Amino acid sequence: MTANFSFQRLAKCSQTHARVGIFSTPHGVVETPRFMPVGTLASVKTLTPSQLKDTGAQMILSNTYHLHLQPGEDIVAGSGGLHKFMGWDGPILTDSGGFQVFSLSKMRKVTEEGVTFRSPHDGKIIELTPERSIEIQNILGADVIMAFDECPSHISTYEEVEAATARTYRWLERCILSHKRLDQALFGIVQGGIYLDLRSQAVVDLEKFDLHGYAIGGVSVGEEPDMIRKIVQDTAPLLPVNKPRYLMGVGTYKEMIMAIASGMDIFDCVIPTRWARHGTAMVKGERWNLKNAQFRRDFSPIDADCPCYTCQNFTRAYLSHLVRSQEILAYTLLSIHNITELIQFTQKVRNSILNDHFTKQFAQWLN
Ligand code: PRF
Ligand code: ZN
Repeated sequence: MTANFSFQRLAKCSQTHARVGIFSTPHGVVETPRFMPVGTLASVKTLTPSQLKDTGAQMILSNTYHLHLQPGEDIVAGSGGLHKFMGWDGPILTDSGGFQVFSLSKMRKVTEEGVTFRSPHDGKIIELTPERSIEIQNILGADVIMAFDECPSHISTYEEVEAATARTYRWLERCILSHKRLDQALFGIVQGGIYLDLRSQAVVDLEKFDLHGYAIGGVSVGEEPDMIRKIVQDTAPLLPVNKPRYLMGVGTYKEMIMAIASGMDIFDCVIPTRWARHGTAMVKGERWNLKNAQFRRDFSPIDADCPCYTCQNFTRAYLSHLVRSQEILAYTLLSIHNITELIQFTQKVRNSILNDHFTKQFAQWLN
């Protein structure tokens, strides 16, 4: 533990596990609960850092797997680290790469040592191990780095998940030994699939180390929504109360509310930017396809209550026109709106917990 990081719990809901906190990092604070936009390749697609800042983004997520393949961590280091390379001076978190290998590369082999796979760029064999992942993340220089974990598929047997969870623990020990930078916080990841006994054992094991934060991984990987809910509801309350808690790869309204009620603090998801590139606006939990004829002559903003640059300056008719014409500006304006929408949502939830109105104000989402 170092003085570069702290997590303060400012308030707790009287009826659920929901909490409000401030996570301080070397590049600024993260007011939790909060949604984190995804900048996989050192760019939150179609947005400049100043546009991103205006959405209310605090911490953003980037990826070891992608940056290692392209442009390579040496080039990021050459420009002075990830913050300087991408012109983002706020907090950054990098994911460790293992999960991306599992979900993105076809030829892969997992052993106790690590994961080997073929680069989708040039077919070269690449090996990622706990040591390599941490070394690359040390070089990239994000504020928060993630342990290298094995995320079993949701159709794995109990024995397979048990083995992956035990291996994730052994890999965590190796991650801790190779982590060299005190100005970076290492978060551990709870695996265990749909098996709650494996999850609770994983929490007990992880707590043997005084890590800066704890993540729940291996959810929303294909299992039913009810199962996601059950895993998070049963696992989150077991995590240390005085550390930030991150639910990896989950960021829809309903899932975030449920997870916040269970005591989770940070979330990430590609949907606001991915849907923007499909011409979809997110409005109070709904999806609107701006290509629809109903928007062609609709001269109101996407959401009159939204403070974002897009809603303050443009109409649905204009956005519908841009989407139909495949103008690149459409994707920027919709990304600005969608990210603002999710961050505003977590901000409203945060205020409601501070006032202890959470269960009343968000009742419609809580069941
Ligand atoms: N592990 C890591 N990154 C992740 C996940 C995981 O289990 C998930 C699962 N939702 C998303 N991103 N390292
Ligand atoms: Zn908006």
